[in-house]
Amino acid sequence: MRVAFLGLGIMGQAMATNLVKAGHEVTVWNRTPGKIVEGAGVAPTPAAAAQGAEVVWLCLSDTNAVEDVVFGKDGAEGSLAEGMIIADSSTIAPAATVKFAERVRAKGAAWVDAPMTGSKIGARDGTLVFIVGGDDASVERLKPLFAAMGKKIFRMGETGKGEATKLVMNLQIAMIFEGFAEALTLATKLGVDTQQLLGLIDATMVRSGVVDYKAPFILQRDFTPNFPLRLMHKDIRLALEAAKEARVKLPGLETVEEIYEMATEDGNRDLDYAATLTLLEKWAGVQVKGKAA
Ligand code: NA7
Repeated sequence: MRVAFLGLGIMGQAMATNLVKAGHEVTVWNRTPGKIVEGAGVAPTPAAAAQGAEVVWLCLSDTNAVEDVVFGKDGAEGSLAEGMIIADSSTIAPAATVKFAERVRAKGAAWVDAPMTGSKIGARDGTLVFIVGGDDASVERLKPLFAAMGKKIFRMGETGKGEATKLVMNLQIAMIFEGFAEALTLATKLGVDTQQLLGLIDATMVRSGVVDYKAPFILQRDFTPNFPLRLMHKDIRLALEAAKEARVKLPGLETVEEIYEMATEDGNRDLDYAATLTLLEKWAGVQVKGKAA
């Protein structure tokens, strides 16, 4: 398929590479020039990239970035035509997604929200799980592209439901990790051996995918970003915003948000969100040797 891929960050670069490898005709654009994907064309603007494409795939930081790239100066909107699909893998506000979809519908284009989970490693290995909102026919047309970048797709309903579900998922990841980080901090302070604790977790119902994924990095004190703290913080804020609109109270998440705020003030925004652990350790006066602690 002819695909314009807009946004070559940690996730986008790897995803676009997998599209090229699967034989799709890809043209990329990135705000900061110089990022390339081997085998893909490079366009000077979003509008130029989208010209003649069947699908415009977005992988951008936040709601404002998506608005700028699609509807701003030289935005992709200028090149939309009947039958085109915008697929958005950025995690952004569900309410904004619904509004954006209405705007592009006026040009005969469809909007499929397709945020994903699987981090940098899933993007590199083509094993992402896509959480999708959109009409059946458009989602069906995107299947070869999903297959090139991921291992599973879950269609959660109409446009906007993918983003809503992604926020619900990341809410859980942030809170499961917070529980793990608090447990590790207390364990260290009480003199419990971390390796033995991890073995116990693995053998019991406390085990989780989040812990499985994060534990090896933490043992190495490796906080290089697989999923940067600043992006998890954004998702927590988006979930709180959506909860407020829906008149739902999330007291646990509100507290976790404050921890992200303080971890950001501590200079950790570009590290992995696992670096929130270092803040808990600092408060506890726990000394753990490592690169980022
Ligand atoms: P990154 O690595 O932070 O990449 C973000 C991308 O978004 C990158 O290409 C940025 O371009 C681009 N960006 C950010 N703001 C803008 C604006 N205003 N206009 C145009 N382009 C912009 O994020 P990830 O790849 O890890 O994640 C992407 C999404 O998936 C995000 O929503 C996550 O929560 C999930 P730059 O190179 O800085 O010029």
